[in-house]
Amino acid sequence: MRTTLLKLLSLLFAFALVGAACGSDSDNADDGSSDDSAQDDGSSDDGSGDDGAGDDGSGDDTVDLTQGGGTLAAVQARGNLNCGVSGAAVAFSFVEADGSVNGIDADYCRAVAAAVLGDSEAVTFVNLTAAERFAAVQSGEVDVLMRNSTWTQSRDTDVGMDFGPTTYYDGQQLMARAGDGFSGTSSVDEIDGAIVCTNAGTTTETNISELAANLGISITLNTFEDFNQVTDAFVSGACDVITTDGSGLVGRKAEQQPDDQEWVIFPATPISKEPLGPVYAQNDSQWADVVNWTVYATIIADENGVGSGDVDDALANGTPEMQRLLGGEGELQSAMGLSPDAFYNVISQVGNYSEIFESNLGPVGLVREGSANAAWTEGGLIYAPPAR
Ligand SMILES: N[C@@H](CCC(=O)N[C@@H](CS)C(=O)NCC(=O)O)C(=O)O
Repeated sequence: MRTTLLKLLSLLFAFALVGAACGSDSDNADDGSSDDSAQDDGSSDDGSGDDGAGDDGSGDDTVDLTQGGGTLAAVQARGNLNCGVSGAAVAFSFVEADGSVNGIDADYCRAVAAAVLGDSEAVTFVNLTAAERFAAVQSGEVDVLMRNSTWTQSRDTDVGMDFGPTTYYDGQQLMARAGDGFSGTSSVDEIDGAIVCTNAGTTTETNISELAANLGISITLNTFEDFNQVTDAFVSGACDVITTDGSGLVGRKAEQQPDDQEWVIFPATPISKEPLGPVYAQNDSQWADVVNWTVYATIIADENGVGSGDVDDALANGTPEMQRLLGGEGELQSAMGLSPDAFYNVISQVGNYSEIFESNLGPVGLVREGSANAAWTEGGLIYAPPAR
């Protein structure tokens, strides 16, 4: 009883902290930011965005996250996938004027829905800020999170979450105005004395704080609840430098650079590793298999040169691996509780890895060739275990 009470109290405390982080914008109606000296706060936040979640995030009479299980059956019974996204991340998950959600993360939500429910449109997108996202996984508000989320040791080993295969290998960079003397070859120590802005609850905050301390430079780090506020502050001149995953900077530059400004992204080599991919509640092995193999199916189809228009031909005449993957002889999808044609639906309705990458990231200028996101056969890191 006493244990139950303690767990309940610490759960309330955890949500109060997350709520405070998310509420910081309205508390500070002037600019939506919280100001910190980077040299003071470098160690105050682990960037996991799940402050206060040291408790297992569960009450005894709710879902026991240490036991896990049941997400596949729950999604099948509901007939809909609750997928956590940003909604404001250009090319990853962005809510368009007509309400549709576009981006690589949004497409991986659709891929999981296609695998589990046979319908890539059976998705409820849940927009989450960086600071909100992990509590939404831990509480079961979302079945899976596809939100530019970096796989880190602390996030993975904190109670409540597991990470799936990386869908985009990213790295943190900075963006500043050419008119302020910056260029693509600028180095990080050139931001000494600058006001640097980013969004709260991210690896971004801690990476830049640690690096500034290591370089012995002084920056003022202003954090905002979401990246729209960060970019707005940059456009208005309230921030000298903004920083986040390089892909995010490329997307924002493509969409929002004003005609009278030139934005430059640096340093050429990112300051961190940001492997982005799916996140789900821990200890649900069946659900982990479903999400992981959905991602792998898109990669294997790509390796076999099978795109959305080729599935029928590949099912009839493709390699034995492709025939198994698409539900033909020797199929393996039933073993994880899916229908044999689960990945046929994924590839035909959403596409293979290249199709998903090119349609979402191509328009903002991100390319696979020569990057970590190239196929392993081309010197990249995109690789899937065999479907056998
Ligand atoms: N990958 C980092 C950063 C994630 C992040 O929040 N990225 C920004 C820039 S791409 C973003 O998603 N912004 C959209 C938003 O704030 O909703 C992390 O996992 O902490």
